[in-house]
Amino acid sequence: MKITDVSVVVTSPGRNFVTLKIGTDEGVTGLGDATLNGRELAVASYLRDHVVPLLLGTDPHRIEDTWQLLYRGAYWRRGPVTMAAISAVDVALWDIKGKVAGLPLYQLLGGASRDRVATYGHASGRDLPQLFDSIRERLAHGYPAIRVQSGVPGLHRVYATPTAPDAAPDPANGFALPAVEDWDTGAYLRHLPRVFEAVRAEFGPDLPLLHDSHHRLTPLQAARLGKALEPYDLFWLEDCTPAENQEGLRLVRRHTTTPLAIGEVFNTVFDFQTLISEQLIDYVRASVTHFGGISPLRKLLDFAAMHQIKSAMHGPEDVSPVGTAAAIHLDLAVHNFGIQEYSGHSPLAHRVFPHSYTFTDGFLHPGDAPGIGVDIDEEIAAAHPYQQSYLPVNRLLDGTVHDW
Ligand code: KDG
Ligand code: MG
Repeated sequence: MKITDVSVVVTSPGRNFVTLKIGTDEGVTGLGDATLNGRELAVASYLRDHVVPLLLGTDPHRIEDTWQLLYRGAYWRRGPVTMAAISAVDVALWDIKGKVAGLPLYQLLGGASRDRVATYGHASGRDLPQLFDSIRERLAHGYPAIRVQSGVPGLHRVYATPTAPDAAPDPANGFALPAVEDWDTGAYLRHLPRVFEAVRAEFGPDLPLLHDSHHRLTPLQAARLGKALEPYDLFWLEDCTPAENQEGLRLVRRHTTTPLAIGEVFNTVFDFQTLISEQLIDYVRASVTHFGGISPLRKLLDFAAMHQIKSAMHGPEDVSPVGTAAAIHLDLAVHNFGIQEYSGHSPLAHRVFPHSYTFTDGFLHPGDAPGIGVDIDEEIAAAHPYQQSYLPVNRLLDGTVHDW
């Protein structure tokens, strides 16, 4: 069997997605997600200009060898653009292998370790009444666990909370510039424990609650926050401090028993090495799409399992239905599954990417279609071309750029 054609589809059914499609001489095709939010075209070029020529004529069954060739052969290792591109190839090849075998991908990964995949959904509000409504709405969708994000008094545009009406990006020279959010760490640290106190009072002790600090705190601030949130029994506190500084997590860990989740911006096992081997976190947040695919993520999860650390794959809307499907297969198969983030996609995105996976009462299942079980409707995709866009940026009240 040989790879005969490879194409990169960039489409925007509500948001941008980059999809790799690998075709073979036997007519079997595979799909992989290469979406890197805000930097999509860099990955499309990496694939089209540098990876596609290496794939043509090769055997699609040699997944590990192809992965090593793309990782080691480039000399320039790691980084989100490279690893998103390698991921798309890896997943497309697993997709092909599953279709040839006539088996859903999870069967090739050892079979199901559970019947269904538990998820968490996002709730947020500028104030408590809005937040409570949002939590009720997520619960009505069946989500068994809820990520809680809240506005902060005195701040106008806070991460993952409903955007103020004036927050739309200003077009300049034909380009949509990033929206600017504002930030005050002291105000956030004072406010957040009150939010969780109110949520627990309203929704009781049993509902698993999560929170994402989105890389904004120093290790000492993160330690204080983790400690302050202990009475509210969080399922996890996510990205409490920028984790390039891995030593910082030792300090956080010494001071709090709030479980910690980290890693959605990581792209190789080396980013996790200290965090896992010293047991400084409880959940790895890597996604199939940004971590180089199924092959390395399975290895990472085995490494994590040795330290009783569980999976918690990143699953925002900017991981496409192709990347989402790949994640669900892995979730179903690995023993140390923790939880899957699931934000869903727009109805139009579901039409561009018809899929066998289902979301029922807060739980996902990959379905039993061979491979990853996702197709692409290239006509609808072409009718919705790339839209230039950025992620927001974040500034302190004096104008200093802060971590977003
Ligand atoms: O592209 C960036 C988003 O995927 C990220 O902000 C979402 O932090 C996120 C999460 O936990 O889903
Ligand atoms: Mg996050």
